[in-house]
Amino acid sequence: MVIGTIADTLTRGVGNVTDTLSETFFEPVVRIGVTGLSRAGKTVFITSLVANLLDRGRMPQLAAEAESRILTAYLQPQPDDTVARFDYESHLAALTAREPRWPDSTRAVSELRLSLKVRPTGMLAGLQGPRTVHLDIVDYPGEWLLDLGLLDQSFERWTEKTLKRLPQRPGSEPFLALLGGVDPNEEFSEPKAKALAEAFTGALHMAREAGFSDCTPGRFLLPGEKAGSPALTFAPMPKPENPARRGLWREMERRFEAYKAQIVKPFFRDHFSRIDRQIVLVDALGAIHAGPPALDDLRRTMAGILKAFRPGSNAWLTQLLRGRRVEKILFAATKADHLHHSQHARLTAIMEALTREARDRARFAGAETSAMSIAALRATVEQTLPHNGSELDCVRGTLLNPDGSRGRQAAFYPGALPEDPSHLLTPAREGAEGWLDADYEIMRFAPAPLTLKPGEGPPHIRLDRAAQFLVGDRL
Ligand SMILES: Nc1nc2c(ncn2[C@@H]2O[C@H](COP(=O)(O)OP(=O)(O)OP(=O)(O)O)[C@@H](O)[C@H]2O)c(=O)[nH]1
Ligand SMILES: [Mg+2]
Repeated sequence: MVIGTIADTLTRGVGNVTDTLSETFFEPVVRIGVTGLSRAGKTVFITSLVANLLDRGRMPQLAAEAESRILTAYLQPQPDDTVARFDYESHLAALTAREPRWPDSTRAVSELRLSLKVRPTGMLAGLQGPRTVHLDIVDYPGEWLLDLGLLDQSFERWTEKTLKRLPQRPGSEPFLALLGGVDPNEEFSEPKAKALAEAFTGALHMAREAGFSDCTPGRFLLPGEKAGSPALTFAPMPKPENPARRGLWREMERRFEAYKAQIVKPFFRDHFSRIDRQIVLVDALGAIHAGPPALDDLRRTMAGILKAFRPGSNAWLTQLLRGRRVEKILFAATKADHLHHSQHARLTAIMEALTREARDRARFAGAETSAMSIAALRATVEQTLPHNGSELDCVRGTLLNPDGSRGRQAAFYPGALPEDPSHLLTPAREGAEGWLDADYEIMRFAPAPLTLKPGEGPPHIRLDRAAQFLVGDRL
């Protein structure tokens, strides 16, 4: 088994230099992928998870902690020389400042290694000394998983699909007008390609702002250090009857292929293929608030994202993974502190329904899946207020002004989620424009100032259960 792992690593050509023999043999490494669409809550999740694993006072549902088997936890230099380190200290400093702030948006893959010294359980407890288990936590944008769907599409087919979708979304007019004015066979020029790519990227950003989830190609929204390179400077364009050799269309097609070969494939090969456990964070409340079209788009996008976890859905990926697979996948609805706990089960049911199809398939393929509602960092407290002769279960926190400054304290009722998720998902699927019998509000709360006792991490909701699902069996 161990030999197999080593051979695998070699053939996959990963520059994983410090994955040394001694580690492979004696100190197990669990690679945990943390993904989600932009603003889903990845950075806050990792920061709070790490803080709560270093100071475990609020982690009673993590079995190894409850059994007092975790002796120490410490951060180590992360093992991949070419991947940015997850900037834990800066993000934590933002969240725990005297006037706490949410961390800045992040744009690329990053990674952190947390090592735990654990006493073994059961029969081995008396025979063996403590073991070290390394948790390599990898943060990457969910948008990049969606790009898997591009691999088996030609430029022509992708253009067709994209141009069909664009007019149904706000903000695509400038791009469509620009595209209408170009002749696909005119001689290629960089300024023209750049203008088209910029207008197309603008349309993707507007769609994202309006709550749409599937805004591929993923790197257009999150270009990272590749911004401005030819592989990121193209746009959909209908195929002319006889594509000219030096024409605009031909070069756009070539760049689309370069995007697949040099941007999409390396991500799957170098990062995705090595993940053991995965958490997919979903801002389901945000999509519900944005309305039925956004919720249905989220459902379809989840199916797209989860294709990456379905062996067999893509021939190239199947060959790359060669039987290796993600062992556990957790789907977590984030920001559950926007709801009173009496509504958490309903949010979880919506999360389950949203990922239903994909979860069934993943389970079939041998991965264990679960759905949960969590808040990585609790920004509210619960409060029950009298209202029209009855009682209303609210949450209370400091509102965040649109300019990012801290507003006033307010109690807030987000609306009652239905017990049956289909009451939301069905109208969304059928193209409803607004919610019929309910109004869902979401406020943005500022993080609350923290006074932590020694040994306590930041307050959260079910972060310990999430950790138990993801790695409990390896500790
Ligand atoms: N109330 C509350 N809000 C949260 C929580 N987690 C995230 N948020 C909100 O969601 C926003 C995005 O969180 P991030 O962790 O930065 O999300 P991300 O997925 O890393 O976003 P990108 O880096 O832009 O892709 C934050 O600025 C907060 O406003 C939470 O546990 N509770
Ligand atoms: Mg982030």
